[in-house]
Amino acid sequence: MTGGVRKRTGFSKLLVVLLFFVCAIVIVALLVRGNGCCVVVQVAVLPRITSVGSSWDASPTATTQSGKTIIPATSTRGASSPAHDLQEDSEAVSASEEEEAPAAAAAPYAADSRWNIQWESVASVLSSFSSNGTGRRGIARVGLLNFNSSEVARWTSTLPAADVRAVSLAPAADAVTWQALYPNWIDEESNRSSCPTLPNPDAAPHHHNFDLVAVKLPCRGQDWSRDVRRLHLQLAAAKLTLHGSSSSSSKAGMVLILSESGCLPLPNLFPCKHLFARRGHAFLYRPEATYLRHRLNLPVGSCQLAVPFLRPSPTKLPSATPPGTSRTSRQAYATVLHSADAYVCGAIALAQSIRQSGSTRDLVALVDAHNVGAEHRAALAAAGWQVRLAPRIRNPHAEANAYNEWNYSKFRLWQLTDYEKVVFLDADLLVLRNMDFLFEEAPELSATVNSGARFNSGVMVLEPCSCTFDLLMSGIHDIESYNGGDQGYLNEVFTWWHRLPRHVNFLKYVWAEGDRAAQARMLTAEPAEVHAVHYLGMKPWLCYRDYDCNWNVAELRRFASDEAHARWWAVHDRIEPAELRDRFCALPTSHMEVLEQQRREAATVNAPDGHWNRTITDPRRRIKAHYHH
Ligand SMILES: *[C@@H]1O[C@H](CO)[C@@H](O)[C@H](O)[C@H]1NC(C)=O
Ligand SMILES: *[C@@H]1O[C@H](CO)[C@@H](O)[C@H](O)[C@H]1NC(C)=O
Ligand SMILES: *[C@@H]1O[C@H](CO)[C@@H](O)[C@H](O)[C@H]1NC(C)=O
Ligand SMILES: *[C@@H]1O[C@H](CO)[C@@H](O)[C@H](O)[C@H]1NC(C)=O
Ligand SMILES: CC(=O)N[C@H]1CO[C@H](CO)[C@@H](O)[C@@H]1O
Repeated sequence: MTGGVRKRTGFSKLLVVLLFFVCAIVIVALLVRGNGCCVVVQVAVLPRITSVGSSWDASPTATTQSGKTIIPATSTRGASSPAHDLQEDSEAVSASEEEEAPAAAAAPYAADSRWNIQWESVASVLSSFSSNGTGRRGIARVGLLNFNSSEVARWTSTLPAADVRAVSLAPAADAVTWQALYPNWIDEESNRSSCPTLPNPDAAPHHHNFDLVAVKLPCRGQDWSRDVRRLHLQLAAAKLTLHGSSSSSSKAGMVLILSESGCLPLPNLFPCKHLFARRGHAFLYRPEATYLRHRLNLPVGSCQLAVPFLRPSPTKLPSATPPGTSRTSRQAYATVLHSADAYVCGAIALAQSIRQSGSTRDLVALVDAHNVGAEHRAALAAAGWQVRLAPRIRNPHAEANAYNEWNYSKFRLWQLTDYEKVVFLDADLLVLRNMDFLFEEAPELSATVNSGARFNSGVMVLEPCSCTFDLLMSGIHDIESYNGGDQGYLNEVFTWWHRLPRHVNFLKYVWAEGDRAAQARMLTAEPAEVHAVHYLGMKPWLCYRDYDCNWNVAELRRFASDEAHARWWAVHDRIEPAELRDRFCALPTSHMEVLEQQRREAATVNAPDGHWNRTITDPRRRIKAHYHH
């Protein structure tokens, strides 16, 4: 078999050329058909079928710079068929080789990964690779991560023609816990924060990629998705497939991930759009090198910001850049309205604030038609949103009419597959400073911290893909959300998220009274020193414009900010067409009664902030509202 490969005849050269054309046609067909996302990438590149031994280091043991040895290839290159090999219990690893490279280095987390590989699944998934025109011979170099010696031997006999190497990887230090990667707090403003490091795999000093990197992952306990060892192995596998490829190369080797059922690979390192085939617990990926490279350059956890702290505001407004130019036409801001008309005014102001920040990106509002009426949808469109109808999604764990019953509707963002990247914004946000840089710099899933290891789902950078949507939907009965909402759910799926500065989702919330002055300064600066404010508590359009009505309720006072309130009303006053603000931001009579009642209560207790004593000048007090309740 090997000899045949080595001595390429004229005939086989012809065959290669023919195969190349067939593949080229397949690629073109895929490009024409694909929407760029959810095409399961088929074999688009012919793996090398040149000699196995020539350029690959011929010496039995390669020593890397760090002096660690790599278990050399131990293939018993025989005539036996692959199917036969898989039945065999091979003992190909000799004792001497095991001494040279301790199993602990080749399988750093073997003790945590004690589960039996179903070799039939491995064979099957590899044959899906070979049956699509490449042949198993195409897998010339194989790198193995975290397989013990008997498993390595099994691999060697499974792929007798290949150069199979167990790559050594030092385990992460004990101090590198998930909490160290996702700490409770970091000082975002200083550049001193750093992330703990994870050792790199000891790749051989060659100039060639592995055609296939296989990795066996641990899958232990309830918290398997927040396991540093699991993360480390997947990052190491990604690095290995890129090893030796030039930084401009878009090619990467295949990655085979073995993980017990229920424990999926990281969906934003090995996304389902790169999944080539899956059999049982064997996931075969064909990653894009540029995709992996970008992710590997990010900080490992939320212990460091994924993008710099605060951006200068653009000096020019949109007229300078025509909308819809090639790349930016595949990027959009999006919001979701699933339950009521009450957020329509907020969404109108949000759209206008994005435009006022100088962005020309598409604005997409996903709206449930049964709960947001035609008149309101028309208003959203007039405000700048492209309205798309999206049936809301029920959280099966929520009680009827509960606060969180329909929050899973956000998953539909992943169905916006005509966009490569979406910046999602809750409808109760207001953009004060351009944040278009998120489209270029922040990958899925980037967000601001909520607390500790979890992100806030009010602002999210995501990459739509219908297979990701399917993935989210497939878990809705099983995955538990810590807060019953989409935020808790998404935090279980995207445990490996990237930290955005809190300025892009600045929570209107006072943790300590002493912070008020600093917040006020940031919000009144011109331009504001925050990119977007998230209006927690009573919404500004449900208050009088004179002051933030959260002041009047003791439990809501921590959400009160006159400066944030004034910012919102400044955008409101510029809403075009003006008719929108009069009709859709009016105060419902019933709500006005609530506000008056709260004022009286604050007066009764003589609340020290004194807001209750201000003279209300808001003209909305006299205008009949158009809300439909
Ligand atoms: C390798 O791991 C498998 C599965 O956990 C186990 O059955 C086997 O005994 C291990 N082999 C060695 C040499 O430790
Ligand atoms: C952090 O680093 C960036 C770029 O390296 C620099 O522009 C910024 O001023 C630094 N900030 C602080 C607080 O040192
Ligand atoms: C669910 O959505 C509603 C309305 O959009 C929001 O007020 C609430 O905070 C959300 N709840 C959770 C738990 O995410
Ligand atoms: C309320 O406002 C009036 C005038 O606007 C002022 O005379 C009065 O002292 C204020 N009361 C309190 C308790 O601040
Ligand atoms: C994994 C994969 O893409 N397999 C494909 C190989 O080719 C056959 C027929 O062309 C497809 O049906 C498989 O899905």
